[in-house]
Amino acid sequence: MQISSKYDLTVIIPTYNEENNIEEMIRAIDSVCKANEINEEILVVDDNSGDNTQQIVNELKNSLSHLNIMVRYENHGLSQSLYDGIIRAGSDLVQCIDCDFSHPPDKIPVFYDYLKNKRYDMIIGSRYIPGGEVQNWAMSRRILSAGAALLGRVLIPHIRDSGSGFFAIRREIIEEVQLKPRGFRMGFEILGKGRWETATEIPITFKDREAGQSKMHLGIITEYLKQWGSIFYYNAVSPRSDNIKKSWKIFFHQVFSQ
Ligand SMILES: Nc1nc2c(ncn2[C@@H]2O[C@H](COP(=O)(O)OP(=O)(O)OP(=O)(O)O)[C@@H](O)[C@H]2O)c(=O)[nH]1
Ligand SMILES: [Mg+2]
Repeated sequence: MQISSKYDLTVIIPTYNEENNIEEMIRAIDSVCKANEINEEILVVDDNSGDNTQQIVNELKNSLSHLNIMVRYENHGLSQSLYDGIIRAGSDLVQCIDCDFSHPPDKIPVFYDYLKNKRYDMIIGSRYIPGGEVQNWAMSRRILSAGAALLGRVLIPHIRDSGSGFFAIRREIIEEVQLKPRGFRMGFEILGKGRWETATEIPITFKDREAGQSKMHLGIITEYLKQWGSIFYYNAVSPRSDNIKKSWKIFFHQVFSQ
């Protein structure tokens, strides 16, 4: 389904208590889009933060007419927030980015070029391909992230950083798909079940957050394992998708055509 839109791109920022980052992030996205002639909507999806996140966004809305906020009161969670934002987005091309500057906003035009001109269905900002890197992360966090990425590659081998929250999609690839948004890895859910034909990675430099508090907790690991099982089931046991097969084909092609 193609909906004509007044925006070129919707940039979704999921937030929970991000009063220390939200204004700077909105301004950074707006300025990079302006500089690259991308007519963007910025959609903040806030899980009813107890701090001043909503007030700051509402204040900024007075001067930025393309800024919107969606406040969620139920079913809290990062993946669910991204899903609700994607459905509500004013454009069929959607970019997701964390609020804490772990993801560099100045890469947005590269994602947009891959969606619009190179016609990719999904683009993942990757820490684990040549040119990508992680800065200032504790060793324990690096090991957890690398382990999770490796596990992800058992199902989707041609993508090295399936857990990245910095990704862009054509919205049509999740229409009529039974996604189960849970945990922190919405991109992995889309890679595992979405109707993409072309999914690729671009390198990013990922930085640990400098302001505000992390919402990462150990329950996220259990959520990930459940999600992994659900993607396996969706592809192999009760098949409604052939993404695992598709990704392995692309992977073998990449390895043996070199
Ligand atoms: N709407 C919504 N946003 C969330 C929720 N949890 C986290 N976020 C946002 O999602 C993004 C990523 O969350 P982070 O807390 O940075 O998680 P992380 O990147 O794994 O961990 P750190 O960088 O160590 O803090 C940030 O923009 C958060 O504000 C949630 O339950 N609902
Ligand atoms: Mg973060």
